Amino acid sequence: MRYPEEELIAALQGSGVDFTASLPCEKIKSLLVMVAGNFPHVPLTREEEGVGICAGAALAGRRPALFLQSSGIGNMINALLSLTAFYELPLALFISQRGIYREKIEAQLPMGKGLPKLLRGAGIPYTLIHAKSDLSRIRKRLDEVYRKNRIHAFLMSPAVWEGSCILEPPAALCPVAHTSRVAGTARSQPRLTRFGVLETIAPFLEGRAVVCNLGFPSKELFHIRHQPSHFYMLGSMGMATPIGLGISLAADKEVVVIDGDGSVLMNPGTLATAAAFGGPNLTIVCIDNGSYGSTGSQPTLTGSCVDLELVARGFGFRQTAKVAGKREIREIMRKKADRVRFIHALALPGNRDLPPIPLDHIAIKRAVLDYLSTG
Ligand SMILES: Cc1ncc(C[n+]2csc(CCOP(=O)(O)OP(=O)(O)O)c2C)c(N)n1
Repeated sequence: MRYPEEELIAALQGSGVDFTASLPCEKIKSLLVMVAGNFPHVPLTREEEGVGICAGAALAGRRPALFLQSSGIGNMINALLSLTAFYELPLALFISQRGIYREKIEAQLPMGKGLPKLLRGAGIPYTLIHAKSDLSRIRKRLDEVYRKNRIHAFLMSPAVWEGSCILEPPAALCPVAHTSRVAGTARSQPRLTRFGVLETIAPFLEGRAVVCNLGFPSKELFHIRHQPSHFYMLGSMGMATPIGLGISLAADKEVVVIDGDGSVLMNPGTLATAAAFGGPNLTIVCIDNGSYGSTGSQPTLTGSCVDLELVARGFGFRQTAKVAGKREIREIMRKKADRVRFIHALALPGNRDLPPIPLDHIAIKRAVLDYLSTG
């Protein structure tokens, strides 16, 4: 008996797929390892760029397939319609449909459950793959994608992968510290995981509004130290810095954003806005563990070629720092800032296994609203 992943790979091979791209979802982490091992594969920073990359590959005669989570459709619908559909280019979308089967993250429900309606509204045909037995329906549709130059979405329930093989993604590399090398200051390599960085930062969050990145960062921060002034993101990847910027502009409060490398790479333009409009009451701490930690620690490009401190400087931040050890982190958090700051905290990959935050989204919102409305 074949694993479901093997069956899907065989369908892709049978239809002549020869170009793939992906942005991870935890539910398909083993599938993504197999996709990368069997086809030319581009790991993405944002789902939308995958639409462009696959369009380019299709123009060069390839048969592209894109792998993503249902939330990612929200990031790419314009490109899908005004590029792929408009120019009649082929694209197979393999979507990990969240919110429909044993979902633990409520924020996955709006995009996950609403996905079929959204696709219908956009005129994108789809096939539900809700059980392993549905995998046999893929091949025929996939052949049509490339024969008729169409988009087709395969909505894959997490139920499909039950009892599947467990494959680990390649180990993430530690984030690169170009700035330190350029400046000739032999800064240390990461020594703490995200949990260790958060433990070190936590005392400095007292009395501040905090916006914390989705997934493990929020769970870890909640368990290290909870305050009602913490806005824990449960979804909306890439929005930590914009939310924090909005609070800092609208409330007379000190604001700390805890962002991540994968999330900053998904929405880097916001650094320009934050650098231009953020004030001294805003500090962005980007915990760079060189990976999409919350979805299986797939490597991001900060482990090979991107230095996020340099990126922030390029976008206009004048006060930046790169920190790795506890002492450096404490020193920088203690310092009073006179303008908006970007702190690049290098970390080792890895998560602390913790239960979900026992607060629902409305309770989180109310507590933050209350905090921000007091003088
Ligand atoms: C638009 C979108 N695409 C993909 C995901 C799945 N996802 C959730 S968290 C995450 C990784 C975030 O990585 P990073 O910001 O580096 O934080 P880390 O978990 O490593 O601390 C991903 C890919 C998502 N929630 N939304």
